[in-house]
Formats: sequence, C-alpha cells, structure tokens
Amino acid sequence: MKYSLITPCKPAEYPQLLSLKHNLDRQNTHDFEWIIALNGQIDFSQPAWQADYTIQQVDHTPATLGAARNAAMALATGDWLVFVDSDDYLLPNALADLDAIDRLHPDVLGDLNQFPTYEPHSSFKNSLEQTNVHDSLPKWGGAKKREPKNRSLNLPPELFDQLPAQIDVDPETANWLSHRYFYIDGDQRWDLFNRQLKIAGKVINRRLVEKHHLQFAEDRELYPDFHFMTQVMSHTTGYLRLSEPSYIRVKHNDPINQPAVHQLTAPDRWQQRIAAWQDALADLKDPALHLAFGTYTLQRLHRFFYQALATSTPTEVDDVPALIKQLHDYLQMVEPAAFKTVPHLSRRILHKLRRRAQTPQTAINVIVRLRQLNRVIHHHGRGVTRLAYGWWFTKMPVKPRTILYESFLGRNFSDSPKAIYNYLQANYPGRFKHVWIMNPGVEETPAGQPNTTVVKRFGWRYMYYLATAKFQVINMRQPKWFVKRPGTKFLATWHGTPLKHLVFDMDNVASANPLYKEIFYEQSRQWDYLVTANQFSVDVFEHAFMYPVKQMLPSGYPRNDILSAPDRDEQAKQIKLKLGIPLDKKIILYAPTWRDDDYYGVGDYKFTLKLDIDRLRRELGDEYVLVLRTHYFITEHLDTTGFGDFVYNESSYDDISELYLIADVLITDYSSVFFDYAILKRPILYFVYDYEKYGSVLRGFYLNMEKDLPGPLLKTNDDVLAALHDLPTVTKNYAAAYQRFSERFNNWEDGHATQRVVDAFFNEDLTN
Ligand code: C2G
Repeated sequence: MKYSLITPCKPAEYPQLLSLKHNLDRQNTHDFEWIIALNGQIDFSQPAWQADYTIQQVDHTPATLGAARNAAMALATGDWLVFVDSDDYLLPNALADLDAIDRLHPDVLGDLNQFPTYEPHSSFKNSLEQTNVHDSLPKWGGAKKREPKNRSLNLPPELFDQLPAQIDVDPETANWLSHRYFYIDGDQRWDLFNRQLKIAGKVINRRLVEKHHLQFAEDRELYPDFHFMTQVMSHTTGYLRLSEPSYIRVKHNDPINQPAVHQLTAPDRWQQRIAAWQDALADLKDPALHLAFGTYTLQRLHRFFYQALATSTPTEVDDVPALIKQLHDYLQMVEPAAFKTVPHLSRRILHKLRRRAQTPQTAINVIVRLRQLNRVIHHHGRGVTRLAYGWWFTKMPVKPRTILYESFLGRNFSDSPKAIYNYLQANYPGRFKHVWIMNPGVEETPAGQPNTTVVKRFGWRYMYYLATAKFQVINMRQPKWFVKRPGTKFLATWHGTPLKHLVFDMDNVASANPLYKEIFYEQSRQWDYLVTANQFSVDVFEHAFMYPVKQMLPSGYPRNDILSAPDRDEQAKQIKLKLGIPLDKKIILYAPTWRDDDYYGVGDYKFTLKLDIDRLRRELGDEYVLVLRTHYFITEHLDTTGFGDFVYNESSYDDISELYLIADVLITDYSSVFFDYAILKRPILYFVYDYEKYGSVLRGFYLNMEKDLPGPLLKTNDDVLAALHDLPTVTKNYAAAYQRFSERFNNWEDGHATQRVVDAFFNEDLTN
C-alpha cells in the first residue's frame, strides 16, 4: 500500500465526508487506504460507501483534532501518510502526480500544494472531477509571489531514473519533472517555512513518524500540530511539492454558522497559541530550524500587535497580564537574531517584553499610539477623520432631533430614505434636522431645502453626524467601524425585494470580501428595524440575514408610494419634460442588474451591453425611446453616442422610481426593479441572455423564474423585439401570472408605506 489518507472528522461534518469520498473515487491511482477518525458510526454497507480501496473508521478520545489524527495514524499501513481534511478536495491527479516521491530518500516532506479557495460552487466542484482542471482554477497570485527567488530547480537525480507510469508525460517536454515538482533542501527550505507548517495536504513517510514517535498534541483544542510539524521538519532533509496545486483547501466564508477552527471565538487563543509555540520550540535542536520557527512566531506577533491592538476592532484577549507574562517567558526562548526580522516598532515592544515581564503595558500603549499615527499617515485624510470619529465624536452627546440619511452609498438622493425625508418635511416641518450623506459631484441633492445639511461621505462632518445623530436611515449598510451608541436608532430600509440569493443563502462570494458574511451579520445586529415590502421578504430576510422577524416592519416600501400617488400621471409628464423626452413618445426602460463575474476588481463592476440598441432603434424608433439605466455598482459609463435621440442614458439619474413612472414597458433581468415596477401593472420583459449561468453558477434565485414572473423570459434580441412588437399579446398571456404576482408581492403597497414606517420608527419622537 502506497498511501494512507488521514482524515479527522467531527460528527457534524459527516455529510462533507461523502463528498470527499466521491472525490477520492476519482483519483487516478487507487493505491491507497483511507482512515477516517470519527466518533460515530459509518454504515459501510451503504452503496455510497462502496469503494475499491480500503476505508476504515476509528474512534478517539479525547475528542480533539490531535487525538483524531493520532488514532488514524496508529492504524495506517501505507508507506506515506497523506493528511486530508474532511471538507477539502484532492484533484484527481493529486496522488498519481506524487508518484515519484518514492524515488527520493524517505525523509522528504511531501506537499500536494494547497490551493485555498472559498466554498466552491457547483460548477467548480464538477470541474474537480476532470483530469486537467488547472486551467479552470481561478488565478491565485499569492502562492507564486511568496516563492523565494533562489529556488532550486536542480532536482535530485533519483527523480529522473524512471518516469512514473500513471503520469501522462508530454515527450516534447524534456524537463517535465522540473515543471511538475518543486524541490528544495538544506537551510534554504526554511525560506518556505510558513507553507511547510500547515498539515493539510502534507505527505510524510510513515516509518519516519514511527521511528521518532511523532504525535499530535492531544490535549489542545487549538494548534495541536505545531509540535508535530516542526518535528517532522527537523527529521526531514528535503521538501518536495507538486508545482501545480492539487489540494483544494476550502476556506470558510461563513464564520457565523460554520466557523473554521481558526475562526472559533476563544479569548485565550493567543495563550493557547504561545503555549503550543513553547512546546514546539523547546524540542527543536537544529539551530537553523530553531531560528526559522522563532522568526515565524515573531512575525505572527508583529501582525498581532498591528491587527489586534492597533485597530479599532476589540481585542479577543481575556487576560492581558497573563498573556504578557507568557510572552515574556516565550521570548526568552527565541533566538536573538529572529528579532532583527521584525519591523521596527514591533521589535521594540518585543524587546521590552523579553526583558521585563511586569511593565510592558506602557510600552504596548506607546506602540499602539505610534501605530495609530502611522495609520493616519498612510491613510491620509480618511484615517484622520476616522480616528476623530472613534476618539472624539463618539464621545460627544447624541443629538436627539438629528436624522442622518444615506441612499446607495451616497451615490444619489433617492429610494426609501428620500421618501421618508420628504414625508417628514411635509408633515413634521421644523421638527428635525436632516443630514444627507452625498458623494462629491452628485448633481441632484436636497441642499438648500429647509433644515437640511448635505455632508460629504467620509468627510469631517460626516464623521461628526455619524457619531452624534440619534436617527440613521440607510438603505444599504453602515461602515464596518460604525459604533452603535446607546440611545440611537437605526432604520435599515434595504433596497429591494430579494430575488437573488443573499448573504447566508449564498454559497460563494468570490467577488466580495472573504469575511462578507461575518461583517454583514455584525452590521445587521446594529439595525433596530428593517423595512420589508412584503411577507415574502420577511421570510427570506429571516434566513438570508438571520435577522429577527420581530424587528422587521411589515410596511411596504416607502420608495414605492409615489407609484400609487393620485397625481402620478401629472408627475410623469413633468419628469418627461425635465428629461427632454418628447411627450408623444412611448418609453422602454432597460434596467439590468450587475453580474458577480463581470468586474474589474473587488466592488468595481462593469457591464457588457447585450441588448441590440441599433436594431431596437431601427424597428421601434418611430414610436419609442429607450431609457437605459445601469445598476449603481457599474462604474463605467456606457457609450451610447451614435444612437441619436433614441437613447437616454439615465444611469446617474437620482431616483429610478421616477423612471418607472414614465416607462410604458420595462426590460430587466435579475434585478429586483420589477417587483416595484409591477405596482404600475405595466408590461415587463426579462432579457436573460445568460440565464443558465446566472441562475446556477453565479447566484441562484428565491423565485421560480419560469413560473412566478409576471412576464416572459427572453434569451435573444429576436425574442425581445418580437415581444415589443406585440405587447398586447404579452399582456394577455401573462394576465393571470401578473395577478398572482401582484397578490404575492405587492399587496402591502397602497401608497401609505412611508407613513407606517415613520410612525413605527420615530414613534414618540414625533410628538415629544
Ligand atoms: N437599481 C437601479 N437601477 C438598476 C438596477 C437596480 O436603480 N439598473 C436599484 C433599484 O432600486 C433596485 C435596487 O437598485 O431595487 C437593487 O438592485 P438589484 O438589481 O435588485 O440588485 P442588488 O443591488 O444586488 O440588490 O434585496 C435586494 C436585491 O436582491 C439585492
């Protein structure tokens, strides 16, 4: 038997085991056994567990990760131990590609080469079953960049003796092995120290483990493997890694519901970590490795000082004096040379801690202040205003009559915050001071209206009002560092009935911040109320945001009151005049949403126009004009010159509700705009040219798009034009569906939502 795969598994992770099993079945070589350390029963008689390799299960006490791995290792009979965690994947060629490891001396540390990724979505999982998937892996720059410059390409000659049978070798490539493997030995290999320390994906000779009686720490909940891995490193003489990643490590992006070990809250995490370092360092005899480990730990401490102490995030340390004492003890053990590798300010604090166990609290304080200053210098103005927010403005008294409004991140004066503002101005004049957050350059703002101030997002006055206004009315999310002060009230109006899966219902958030789910969760805990447009939204928000139903206002959307206003036709006429659209022309509104995969960088999305505007103009230009409205995430300005007076690009028009009012027909795709537009009972067409991809790969929907929509799904320009040429037929065919849709989504929208929201949220503040 060549390999023993070692997989620790908590009972709750059992379902993931089956998916790993499916994945192992597809390995190009089956010369392995699989040992699962799981406290629980696996029913091996089930068809899902049939395999042409041996699978064993083993119990372990205590129920720690270290004990699990030890128990599995004790049963192993393979030449090489391969550490595979239960929620990770191996590419089909992983073990076969490793074949040549045998031809090296046994004391080599093998590495399948980790590729870290976020919970892979279904198409990615499917691609794991194909033999050559490297091309389909998203590009991961980090691993390559960390490679040391002086990497050894001189592979040991043993590797070249004979080509491994399973590997499909390209005969044209004479030096294929040096493409397939990365090998490094001598002290040089400590340049890659950090990579070698992670156990997942590592391949270790079983006899080496037995000879040196290597074991994982069993009594540690966290960090059971420092000692084990450093011992493995000290007994091996070379490091062999597959050049291409073959071990797919799934990073968890839902720290709230499925935290990874490192995401578990443990206020004594640092104590535990340092204790594990102490154990590891105490047993390291090799001076170069000793120095490498010391250096690694000091770098971690540097990051700790920087991240945990110098940011506004509260530190997760319960017993600071004990930690300081422990650090003092630990730092005595570290090679003095390691200190030289740490940046200046952290080095000072580390030296202080090393010398004295009693007084370093002041040293820490000094460093924290210096670091904050450093941040200010690096972040320019924004850093200063944010510091003023945290240190100064949040200590000032709360202003009991001030309301701060923000719509779409300050990009426009619109949406439910605008409706609430207008309502308060009309019905409670002079009662409140209104502060609107607006980005510079926005044309339409409420500046100049009574009792109204407009402040620049992230500017000084913004920080001041963010800290002191009693009321916040915001349609997206507040900043991460926002402090919810006692006595203040936060109204989240949100900005659409959910169609696409949101937050906790999303599998993969590739284009967003990895901590998106956690950040969203923390932010939404600061909301006192969440406005909802229909019962459907209430149900979805409960799981998608994990938000309590009792804090949701079942009101309808304030932004939609205008669509039921008695004078809406007159308003529509005024809007047309304002936009310069001839009154005798009918209007098609095209309002698509954004695409998760169509972006320049994080949060910077583009849009590729697939609607054939030229054809629309040729065939419909006499009767219609087209109003084009891209989503607020789209940063580029689509060029529509050349279409004469047929196209009105209103992408930066402040309020889309006003565009609904003038539109005779709406073309959209997966945007929530149609929920609102449907209040007008006018025809809706869905131009969904990327329907399969969007629904299954990028997002997934809450609605059954084929059954629930009040209009047709159209995949080509031909379909769109045919529908536009015969709208009465569309209306007739979708009359029943439209009726059902309106009852389900719009029966709260009676034109009085704003009043309900204002009464519920401001309550006694309206009269006291
Ligand atoms: N919007 C707009 N113009 C567009 C698209 C959207 O002005 N071309 C505005 C509308 O007010 C819409 C809101 O932005 O209701 C949200 O847009 P969506 O396309 O639905 O997408 P998203 O911003 O991802 O919102 O729960 C709400 C949505 O599911 C998420």
